[in-house]
Amino acid sequence: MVEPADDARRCGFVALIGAPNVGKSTLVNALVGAKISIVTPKVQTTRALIRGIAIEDRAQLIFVDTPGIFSPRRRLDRAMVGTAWASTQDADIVALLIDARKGVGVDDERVLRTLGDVRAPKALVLNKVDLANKPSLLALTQKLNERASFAATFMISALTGDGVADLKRWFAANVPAGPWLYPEDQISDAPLRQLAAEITREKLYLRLHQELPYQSTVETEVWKELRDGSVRIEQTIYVERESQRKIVLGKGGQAIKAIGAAARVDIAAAIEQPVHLFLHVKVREGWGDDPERYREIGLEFPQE
Ligand SMILES: Nc1nc2c(ncn2[C@@H]2O[C@H](COP(=O)(O)OP(=O)(O)OP(=O)(O)O)[C@@H](O)[C@H]2O)c(=O)[nH]1
Ligand SMILES: [Mg+2]
Repeated sequence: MVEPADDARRCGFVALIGAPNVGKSTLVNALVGAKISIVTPKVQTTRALIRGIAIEDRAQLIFVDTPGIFSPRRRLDRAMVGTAWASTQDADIVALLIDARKGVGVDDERVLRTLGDVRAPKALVLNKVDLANKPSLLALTQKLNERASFAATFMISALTGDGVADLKRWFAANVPAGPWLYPEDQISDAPLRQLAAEITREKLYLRLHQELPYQSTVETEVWKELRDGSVRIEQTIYVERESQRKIVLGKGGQAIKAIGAAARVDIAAAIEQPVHLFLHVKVREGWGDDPERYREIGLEFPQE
């Protein structure tokens, strides 16, 4: 490929914001063409800013996946929602995602109220059109365009990929001229140990269904390259109570075994190396109020 002359290049940050579960992480993965952000059927999956990088024509696009915006109660919620809004301040384009099947709910309303303060050009992205009926899409588009000023509206399915290429071209045409910020082949700025911890958290969420996911966090503690080209990874799953630790372990250690097996496969695929994964489960009461845990997640620690 002949690289475009420097003065023809464009580069910019595109923040994807919206209520929990609207498909922001699925879309970032689709735009980048690789899994860099975890996806689950549960709300509040993404906790910190995850940057995915893609090239489109002469533009380098840095997509910022953000935690869903909702009414925060706990300290961790406040940190997540705060970081989502902070992403809009550095963005060249802000894309608001709406679940096209569900329409405008209370969380979307909350986002719309604050969206007026966002200076960057905004795009409206109706996602999950594979689940929605066509007439309702037009009504939804009209309703939302009355609520905020959007430079463009897109109807997509992040899951099937429908409309994603068009959206990506529009982003590329609308980010500012400027040099690329990352090497051409880089698709994420997250360290591998963080990606590995996120993958394990995804498997934990997928395996355990009740309240538990929101009271757990995963950290990579050991990352040791072995001589045979494989990696030894040790991670700790922190929970808040002994009863939760028992749930994560499961009867005879079955749950943790299954979580570990699923995570190992995905981590190995992501880093393209064989992986030996060891999971520990520790009770850390009140980890949701421990500044060190926030640093590991990549969040500011809210004072209250
Ligand atoms: N049918 C359908 N499902 C989708 C689409 N996009 C995302 N999903 C599903 O919606 C669920 C939530 O997707 P995520 O990408 O985790 O949503 P999110 O907005 O990142 O959620 P939070 O991180 O919790 O804020 C998952 O089960 C996805 O598979 C889509 O276009 N169509
Ligand atoms: Mg997400």
